[in-house]
Amino acid sequence: MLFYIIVLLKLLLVTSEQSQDNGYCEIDSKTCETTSMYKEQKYIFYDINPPEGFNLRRDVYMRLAIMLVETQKKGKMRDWSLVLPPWYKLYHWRKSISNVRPFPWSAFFDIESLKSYAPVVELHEVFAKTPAKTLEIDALYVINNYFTKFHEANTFEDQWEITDEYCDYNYEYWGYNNITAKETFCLKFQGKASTLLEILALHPKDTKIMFHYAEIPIHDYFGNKAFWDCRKSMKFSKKLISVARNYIENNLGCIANIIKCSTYISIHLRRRDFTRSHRNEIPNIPGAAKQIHQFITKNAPKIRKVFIATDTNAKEKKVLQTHLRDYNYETFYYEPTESEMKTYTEGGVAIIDQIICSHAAFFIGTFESTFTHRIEQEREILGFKSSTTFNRLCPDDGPCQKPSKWTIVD
Ligand SMILES: Nc1nc2c(ncn2[C@@H]2O[C@H](COP(=O)(O)OP(=O)(O)OP(=O)(O)O)[C@@H](O)[C@H]2O)c(=O)[nH]1
Ligand SMILES: *[C@@H]1O[C@H](CO)[C@@H](O)[C@H](O)[C@H]1NC(C)=O
Repeated sequence: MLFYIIVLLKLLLVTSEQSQDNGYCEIDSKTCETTSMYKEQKYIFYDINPPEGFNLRRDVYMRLAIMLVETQKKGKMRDWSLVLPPWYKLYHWRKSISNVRPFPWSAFFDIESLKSYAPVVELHEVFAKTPAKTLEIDALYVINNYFTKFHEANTFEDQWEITDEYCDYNYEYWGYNNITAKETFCLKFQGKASTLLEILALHPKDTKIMFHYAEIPIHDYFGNKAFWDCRKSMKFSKKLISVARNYIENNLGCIANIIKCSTYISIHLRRRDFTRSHRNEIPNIPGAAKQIHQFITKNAPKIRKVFIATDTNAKEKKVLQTHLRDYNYETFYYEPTESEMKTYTEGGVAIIDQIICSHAAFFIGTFESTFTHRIEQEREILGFKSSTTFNRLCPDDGPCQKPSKWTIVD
């Protein structure tokens, strides 16, 4: 009997400790008397330079999420959450309705999974807890680079200063007109994301702080365990995963949720702006077909199915398909119907492309494309051999540098 009472007492103690963490106290609990019962929730908001693409934005999220998680591990900033900035007016999403209204992260990601790693909230969750008609941010920091200093000095030293120079925020707030900022500061900044903690400490009473141009702070450490823990939590939404898995099963002959498919190889062929900005790093269409053929002949001669993710137009797709047919391959593109495009938006369709590429026996990407790098990371997480992943299309002539290889740290 006594044994059971002790067990019961222990259980009670554990639960009261846990409930204190959750921000409430049980009536009889003695453990939480000294802590304030209703700690105000504090929020970090951020926005990014408008032309930055979806996949770079995912990396910026990681820098801030890791910064907050690592700080909270040290027992600090326990009452802060990171607000997921809605997706709005993305430069690459020209056709999409996502340029008309903001999209929550749940349209693309598994929020439960994100939350299992970091204290993140969607903006609509913050709205729901805002009694006022307007959401007022206490301090908005518009970050600017130290261009000259950075190039003069070869060393990368963390530094920042609040300046009275002119600095700009377009005040769009992800498409919402009921958000304002009490005060705006221009912040010259160079350094790691964790250096932002010094800024957060400037006004200890503030509960809502925002950073614009949040792509300027860099990763504290790129590619360490914390990096990969965060990256692993960035699972895509279950809906998008299931669309991609169905496509793989119905078209690419890889049955029922096999993670590593052996029936097709995948390519990411980045075109559009890359045909100008990365002209010397990418092949033309016949050149791409030839390289794909050479790669398969060498590495997977039995495979006849080629899945291609690309941002190019229908005409180039057709030409590529014809060239690959001449080499005896069957080419696949994920072509959304109009209603699928409407439901998933260009962002979701791009993710479906990425998921399909992730499960292929081999992957060949485009040099220095962030879109390609995200597929490479996904394949590292899925456990593919690195040699099946870190392959690139070369330019038709001239040197072809080896692709950078960031392998997983568990
Ligand atoms: N559906 C689809 N869309 C693509 C593909 N490649 C590029 N895109 C689109 O073009 C955008 C390209 O940009 P991102 O890779 O996100 O942008 P970024 O971070 O600037 O990266 P890079 O420009 O690729 O280095 C993607 O977000 C997609 O909307 C593709 O293979 N399939
Ligand atoms: C701001 O406007 C959006 C869209 O109309 C709405 O969903 C949200 O609740 C509003 N926020 C506040 C604080 O009222």
